[in-house]
Amino acid sequence: MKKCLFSLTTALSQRTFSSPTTTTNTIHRTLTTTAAPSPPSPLPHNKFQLIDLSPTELNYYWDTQAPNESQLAYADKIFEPSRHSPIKQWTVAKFRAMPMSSMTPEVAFLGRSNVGKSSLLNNVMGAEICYTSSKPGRTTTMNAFGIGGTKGGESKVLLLDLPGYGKGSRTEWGDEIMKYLKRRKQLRRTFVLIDGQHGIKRSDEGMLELFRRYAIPHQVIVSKVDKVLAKRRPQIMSGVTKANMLAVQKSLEKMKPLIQPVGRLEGPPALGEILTCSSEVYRSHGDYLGVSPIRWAILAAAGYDGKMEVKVEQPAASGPDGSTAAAAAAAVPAAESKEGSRWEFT
Ligand SMILES: Nc1nc2c(ncn2[C@@H]2O[C@H](COP(=O)(O)OP(=O)(O)OP(=O)(O)O)[C@@H](O)[C@H]2O)c(=O)[nH]1
Ligand SMILES: [Mg+2]
Repeated sequence: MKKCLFSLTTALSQRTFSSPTTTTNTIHRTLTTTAAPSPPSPLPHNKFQLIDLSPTELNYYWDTQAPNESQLAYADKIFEPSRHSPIKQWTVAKFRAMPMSSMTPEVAFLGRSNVGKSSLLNNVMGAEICYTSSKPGRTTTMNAFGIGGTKGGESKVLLLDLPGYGKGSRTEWGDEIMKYLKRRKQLRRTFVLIDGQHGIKRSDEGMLELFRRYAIPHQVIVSKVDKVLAKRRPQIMSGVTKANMLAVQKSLEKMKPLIQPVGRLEGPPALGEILTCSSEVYRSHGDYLGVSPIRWAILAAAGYDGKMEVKVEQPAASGPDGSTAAAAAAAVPAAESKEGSRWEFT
């Protein structure tokens, strides 16, 4: 199971990109040597306009490279709404009800209930197509939306809006989602949303551990970054200060050891790239903060970034006691029996 699920696309792309540097160095470098064509122009009161920020300013790339302007433009073009995109492809409550024949690559969005999954997807797809609510537990089924379709042509990628875990969630949703995450061959990467205001909670840590244990390719996105940037939204709309940006960078730096824990042997960790977003703050009309780099990450996960996709087995990492990641996965029934309760953790 674990072996067939593990797509080395993610692991390979982690390896082929630049090697990790120390966190502090990376943070400083991202702020001083960004790939932006022109430096952000300070506004009065030392503020920087949102539209001028490059992807490296509010995201953290240490195993990967930030997309350049033309890659972002390409991603935006693919996601441009049309008559054939986005299209709701299917909604199911049970894993066994999912269409099995489709070969279209899939990416899934998961996170605690109310973290902002459906809102982000609406902004990514440029359409109010997912249900959103201030009440946790609003998304109750697994919903697939096709992107990049053309007349007579299939979608390029399916985006899955999943129910959340934690408050307002249900054990049976968790059971079906875990089946999907573990068994679905079309799944290329799961984006795990973490609330920027609250950081990584115990339930998130448990979920990240499961991702590693089952070798499910995953990446963290920090949602509601507006709440990290400033106390009030209007303050951000008029621009952000260097201190605001450093606050975000620091919060991302703190997450790195939690998503790529050193010395843990359960399985492959999250991609070495953390993206941030806000579904409340836009750079220009309809262009919400963080959305273009997320679009690019989705396309990269689905294999549309020009890199070849390879599926190989996960290499077994042996631990000091002779245990391996494969053995850890084989021993999962015990962990699995706890998933129901873990799903309900808040
Ligand atoms: N400040 C702020 N609020 C947000 C943001 N994204 C979503 N929200 C709000 O958070 C609440 C939950 O949003 P949803 O998108 O429905 O969250 P969800 O993760 O899909 O929730 P479930 O489907 O219940 O698991 C709504 O009231 C949104 O308006 C954001 O970036 N910033
Ligand atoms: Mg939702």
